[in-house]
Amino acid sequence: MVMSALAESDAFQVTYSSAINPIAINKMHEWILDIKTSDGTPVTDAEVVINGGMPAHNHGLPTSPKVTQNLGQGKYRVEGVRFHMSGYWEMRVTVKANGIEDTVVISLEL
Ligand SMILES: [Cu+2]
Repeated sequence: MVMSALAESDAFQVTYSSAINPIAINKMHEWILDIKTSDGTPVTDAEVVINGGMPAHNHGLPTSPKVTQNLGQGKYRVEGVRFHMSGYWEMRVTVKANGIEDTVVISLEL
């Protein structure tokens, strides 16, 4: 059982799936990102940078999650995800592909 949700920007759709559900505080885990263009085509050669934090607390992530594997067909493994307190978090996934760069914001209430 995974926790999964879709977020969109103008250029990309990102569905994240967490390896743990519900996401537990202070537990290191991984996500799978499924990245598509806005018309639903898998993005197979994306450069992905992940940032995030809690806007209300003015702090970032306690770790530096990174894509560690391109799984093909638009899917990417992200390791090093950990949230250290409950509340509202944003994960900002910046995708660069086909000469386009755009950031998808994933909202999480933990
Ligand atoms: Cu906080």
